[in-house]
Amino acid sequence: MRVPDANLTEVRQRGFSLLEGFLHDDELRAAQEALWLHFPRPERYFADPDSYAHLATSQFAGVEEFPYRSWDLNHLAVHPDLVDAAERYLETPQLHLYKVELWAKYSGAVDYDQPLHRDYGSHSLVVPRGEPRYQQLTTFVYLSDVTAEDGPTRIVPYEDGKAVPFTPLYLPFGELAEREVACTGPAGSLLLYRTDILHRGSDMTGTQRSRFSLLADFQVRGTTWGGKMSWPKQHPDRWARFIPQCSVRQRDLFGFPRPGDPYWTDETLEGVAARYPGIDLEPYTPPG
Ligand SMILES: O=C(O)CCC(=O)C(=O)O
Repeated sequence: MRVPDANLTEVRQRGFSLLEGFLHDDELRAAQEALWLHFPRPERYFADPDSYAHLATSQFAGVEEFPYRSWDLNHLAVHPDLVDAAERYLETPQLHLYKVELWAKYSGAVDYDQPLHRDYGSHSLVVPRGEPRYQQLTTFVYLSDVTAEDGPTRIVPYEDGKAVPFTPLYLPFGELAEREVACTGPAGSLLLYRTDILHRGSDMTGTQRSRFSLLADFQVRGTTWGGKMSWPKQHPDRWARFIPQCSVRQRDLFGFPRPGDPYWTDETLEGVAARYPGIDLEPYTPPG
């Protein structure tokens, strides 16, 4: 679904917005099925949590970094409606998709409660600045229903948190608790929020509950002080499948050399074709 202007206005004014029905039913179902290529189905997990002890080692043990084993998950990070929303919010098509994570949480695995914090602390070397060029837009695509019992993200609206200094990064547990809004919503929802907004992960309070989400974060290309991961770092085999599936626009989000970039020569075209079987390099081929 195209993200309505009203949601982007809400992000500008309130710091966050939740849009239900962002994913079509078929996209959601396909992405949910692909989750089991990475994580245990809830019924398997809860039948024998001890077999998945690695998921109990930290709050972040259920985080898988991009890319994934299926286009049904990968395409969510470069979803045209998500990219369109980021372009409109950041007021430029010059985007850098700087983080993608897939996060599974299972009740009882670990305490998922966090103190209030702002994400710039792990997404930027400096502090937030309000103009669009300096903003970072973080997003959660809900792949399971998030009720009050499923550890919803809890957010302090901008007006209620703006007087809190950027440093220190973490607030004592319980501070501003009465201002927190629990971002509950059905599977397929999109949560958007800014990296200068106080928020926190909360514990899963229901029994045998699980929460799955895909997180994709955008900033303006060239803001070199921001970021969270280096794309070439891991999974060359997954990139080999993913890159040919992308459009030129989608590759551009990762900083892939653009058509017309002097990087493209006969030699590099040949090498990139060998690295990414099936890729259409016609758009990158210099004329003549
Ligand atoms: O998982 C969540 O709901 C929020 C997590 C979070 O804020 C964080 O890890 O920085």
